[in-house]
Amino acid sequence: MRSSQFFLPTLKETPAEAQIASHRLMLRAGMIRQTSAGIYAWLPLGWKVLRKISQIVREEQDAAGAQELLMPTIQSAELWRQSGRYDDYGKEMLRITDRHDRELLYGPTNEEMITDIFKTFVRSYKDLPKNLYHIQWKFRDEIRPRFGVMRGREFLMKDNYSFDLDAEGAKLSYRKMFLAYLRTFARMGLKAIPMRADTGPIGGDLSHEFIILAETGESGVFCHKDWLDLDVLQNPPEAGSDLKDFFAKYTSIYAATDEKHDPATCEVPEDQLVSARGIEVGHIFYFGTKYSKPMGAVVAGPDGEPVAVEMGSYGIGVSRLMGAIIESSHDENGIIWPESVAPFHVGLINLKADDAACASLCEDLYAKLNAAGVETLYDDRNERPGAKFADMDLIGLPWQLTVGPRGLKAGVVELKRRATGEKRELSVEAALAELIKA
Ligand code: 5CA
Repeated sequence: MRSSQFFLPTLKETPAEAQIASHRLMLRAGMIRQTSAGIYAWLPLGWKVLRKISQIVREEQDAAGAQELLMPTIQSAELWRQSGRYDDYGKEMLRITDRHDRELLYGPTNEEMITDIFKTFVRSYKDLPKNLYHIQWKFRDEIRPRFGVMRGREFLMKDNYSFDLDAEGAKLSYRKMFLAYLRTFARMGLKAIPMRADTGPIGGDLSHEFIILAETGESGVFCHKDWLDLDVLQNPPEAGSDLKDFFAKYTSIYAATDEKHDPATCEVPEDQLVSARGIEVGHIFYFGTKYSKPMGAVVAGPDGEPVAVEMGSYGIGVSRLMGAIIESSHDENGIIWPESVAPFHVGLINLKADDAACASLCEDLYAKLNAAGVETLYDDRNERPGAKFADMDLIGLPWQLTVGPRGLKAGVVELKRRATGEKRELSVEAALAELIKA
C-alpha cells in the first residue's frame, strides 16, 4: 500500500475525549471513528488489524475442533422468551419492533439462537459432541460506554457453544477451550490469566475470565507471581491428552478478581502475590442444561431415552482485544504491534520523494517486498521526514526501512526495529534479506 493513496487519517493532536492510551492511539492512528456513543466505524488500518486478530481466534478455534458458522445480529424476542431471559436481560438489550409489530432484538449473545438451531437438526447422541462458533457483532446498551472499543455498545465477539451428552464430555469441551484461549492470547503477545469468575446473566457454576494485566484495566486482580513466567506455547500439553493434568496445573496457581479474592483466606505469601489491574478479554462458562432443558434441546441417548444436552459457552472480545493489545504494547510515540497482528510488517520511508534515485530504489524495494509476500506500507508522500517518522512510530509497524539521499550515496539504507528503537545501516541486499526472513 502506498501512503499517498491509503486512507489513513492520522491526527497530531491528542483527542480530548480519550482517557486511556489505547483509545487515544487508535483515534490518532486513524483506526476508528466514533459514529454514536460506543459505536465505531473501523477505518482501513483498524479493520486490517481486526481481521488479523479474528484470524488468530479462528485458527485456534478450528484447531480445537470447533466449527465456524454465522448467525444474524437480529434475533426474535420469542426465542428469548423460551429461555426466560427476555425480561431478565433488562435495559442492556436493544429491543426493536419491525413494521408488522414483531418484537426483535439486536443480539447481546447467542445461547438461545444456537440452541434452537442445534435442536432442529441434532437428534441422536451419535452426533455429539459438537462445538459451533461465529465471529459476529453484538450490541449491549452499556450504561457507560467508555475507553473506546474497550467497552463499546456495538462490539465484535467470537462466541461458541459446546454440546455434549454428559457432564464428563462437557468438561472436556471446557478444558479444550481453556487451552485454546491461552494459546490464542499468547499468540497475540498477551499474557492472559484465567480467573474463577461469577457467571452473571449467562448462568452456570463453572466459569473463568481471561484477564490481561494492564494499569488501565477495569477490574482489580490478584495472582501468584508464578503466572508471569508461564508460557503455554513453549510448554504445550501432550497431544491428544484429556487435558485434566494441564487444567489442574493451570487452575492450581492462585488468580482471582477482587470480587473473589479474600485476603483472609488467600494462602499466597505477600511477597509472592501480585496485585494489579486487568482487562477481561475472554470469558468461558459451563452451564449444563440451563438452556437445553427449557428450550427442549434433547437427543436420544444410547439407551433410547431422551437426554437434555450439556452445554457451555465461550466468548472472546475480539474488538476489545485490539485495545488490550495496545494497552500492553505502546510507548510515548505510539503503538508497538506484535508481529502476529501488525497491519503491515514494514514501513518503507522515502525521505526525499522528489529525488529520482531515492524514488527508484524505493520502488524496487517495494516491488521486491510485495513479491516476497511481506506486507509493506510505502510512505511515498511529499512530506517532511519528521512527519513521516512520527506517523510510522504512531502506527507502530514492527520494522521501518528508511531510504535517503545521504545513505544512498554510501550504498546503505536504515533499518529500525520499532519495539526497541534499535537502528542499523545495512546494504540494500542485507536489509531485504532481513525483512524477508523475519
Ligand atoms: N455468551 C457468553 C460467552 S459466548 C458471553 O456473552 N460472555 S461475556 O458476556 O463475558 O462476553 C464475552 C467477551 O466479550 C468478554 O469477555 C469481553 O471480552 C467482551 N465484551 C463484553 N462486553 C463488551 C463491551 N461492552 N465492549 C467490548 N467487549 C465486550
